[in-house]
Amino acid sequence: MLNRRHFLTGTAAVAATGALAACAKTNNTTSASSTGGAAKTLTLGFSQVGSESGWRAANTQSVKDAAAAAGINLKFSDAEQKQENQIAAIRSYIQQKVDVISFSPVVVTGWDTVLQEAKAAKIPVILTDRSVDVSDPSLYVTLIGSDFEAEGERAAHLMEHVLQGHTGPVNLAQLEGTTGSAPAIDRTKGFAKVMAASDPTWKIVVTQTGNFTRDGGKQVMAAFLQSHPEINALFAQNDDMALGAIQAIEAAGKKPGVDIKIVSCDGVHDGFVAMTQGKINAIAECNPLLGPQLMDAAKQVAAGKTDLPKWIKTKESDFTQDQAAAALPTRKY
Ligand code: GYE
Repeated sequence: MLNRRHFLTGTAAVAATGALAACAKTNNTTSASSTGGAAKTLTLGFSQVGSESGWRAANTQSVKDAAAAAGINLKFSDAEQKQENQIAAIRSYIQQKVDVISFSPVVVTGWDTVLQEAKAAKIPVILTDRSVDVSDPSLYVTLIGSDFEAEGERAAHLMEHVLQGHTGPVNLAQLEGTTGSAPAIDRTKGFAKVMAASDPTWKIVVTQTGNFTRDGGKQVMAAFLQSHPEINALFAQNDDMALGAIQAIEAAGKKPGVDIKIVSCDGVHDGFVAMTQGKINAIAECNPLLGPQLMDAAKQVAAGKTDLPKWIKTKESDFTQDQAAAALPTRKY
């Protein structure tokens, strides 16, 4: 059942720097240097989703480190997973007349008005990590981030791999990410698509959001195990929810990774440790180290470049338990 084409070697887990970095090298004059003046420090206003997960912590660190390395003045705010906080942060960046605005949108809808305000103020907007649904695509320059639908599909193929040789029913549970967010919508879609074409006796018996947090994963999994004791497989849409679910599974007297097979997305350090312990069976990686690409893009748009690719996709790999121990020391997040 496993489609081997979906497996990458699992060694190179680095963010794509290719096309954009190459672009940056051939086009590295800033507006200040091209007019012969003293180089003006670029100010970037960045509105982060929150601090819900290990992925997010690594993403925040990457943005801060890359800004410092690029000599960019970073204004950073944490929206605590609330869209109204992000809208307020973006409005404040517009008021402060920053050179470029970037944000990782909590949810996909509801951005038209504030993005029109940024456009009217002639401040370019770069999306990182998550996409938005807007009627006018010119409201942002580019999205730097992963293909979440492909991640959902990869996770489903990993589940097929993990369940190879399994006899009897497969009763899957799914822990979804934040409701209305791009990764939750698209990972759900990708996973369901592959499952629909998979073994007809495999069923998703229960699915609910755990809000991408460890605590959410623990609470929701505990409730799942009460209402559906027949669950023997879990797709957690991030490692943190899987780690919370592992606690709930152990508290219910079952063995995670054995009685209940677990596949998750991200590939953060703690997720890898759980794989080496046999508690997570496989991970579809999602790379959070987007900072360097964001700084390259910010410099280019500030220098007046308008034709960046509309979507700069992150490269990532799949990992199974047998690869985890060898890969763990080389993981960067
Ligand atoms: O998978 C999850 C985080 O948007 C890709 O958000 C990101 C997701 C990531 O909270 O851990």
